[in-house]
Amino acid sequence: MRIDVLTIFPELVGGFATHSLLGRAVASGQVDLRVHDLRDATTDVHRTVDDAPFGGGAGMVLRPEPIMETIEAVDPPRPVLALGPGGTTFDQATARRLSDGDGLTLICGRYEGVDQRVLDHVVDEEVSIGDYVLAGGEVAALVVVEAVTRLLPGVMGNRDSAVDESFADGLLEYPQYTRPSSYRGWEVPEVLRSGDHARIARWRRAQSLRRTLDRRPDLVDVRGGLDDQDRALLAEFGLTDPRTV
Ligand code: JCQ
Repeated sequence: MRIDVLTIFPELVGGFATHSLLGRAVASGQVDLRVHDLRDATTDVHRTVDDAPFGGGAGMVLRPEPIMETIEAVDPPRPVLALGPGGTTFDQATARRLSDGDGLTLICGRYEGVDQRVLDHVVDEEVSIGDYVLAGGEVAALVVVEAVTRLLPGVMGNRDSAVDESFADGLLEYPQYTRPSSYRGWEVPEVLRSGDHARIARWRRAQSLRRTLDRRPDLVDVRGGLDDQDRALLAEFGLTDPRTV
């Protein structure tokens, strides 16, 4: 998979890529990560990437020429995504869709934004990683890169594939414990030490359901609410639907 990133902080993006699990995928050639410094496409002595907004107002806007010239010079893979708070929210389904393709390009906005003509003419999708404002799109781009590349076969080991499947199921993860079984008097739930694997699976499922009902009831609604089996599972472990109590 080829991933191109257009940024004014190439060392930030490149540094993350080499110092994370992604680094192995890049070193092995599984991920062809190409980081482009937008300043390399400027022609003035100050390497200016931004300018004041037409119409006035605070802040600066990324100029179209460095972005367009970089795109035309490197012929990057599609889709071209621009990171910013005004985009469609990035989620696991988006990560899966992108990991099924052969590449993507990420444009990291800075300042007050990117000239609209770039968004209109080369960007396929505007993507937000959440409802908050960052100083620039780099951290958001890295979130996308990590979420997408960890789904590539072999990048993080097949260990992680189950984690994606549980998200596909639309529920939050059940709680995890490791040794010691008793720590400061805080006990690991007895069921996890019982060796009864069918009961452990049912307990975990009940915990996932209860957690999702508590923290993300919207996800339960998307699944169409609880069915009789879900209710039976909650009841087996003395849990309840917080919406009916
Ligand atoms: C990404 N959620 C928040 C900040 C303007 C495209 O223009 C801009 C981009 C940014 C950086 O991205 C974010 C963001 N997802 O703030 C301002």
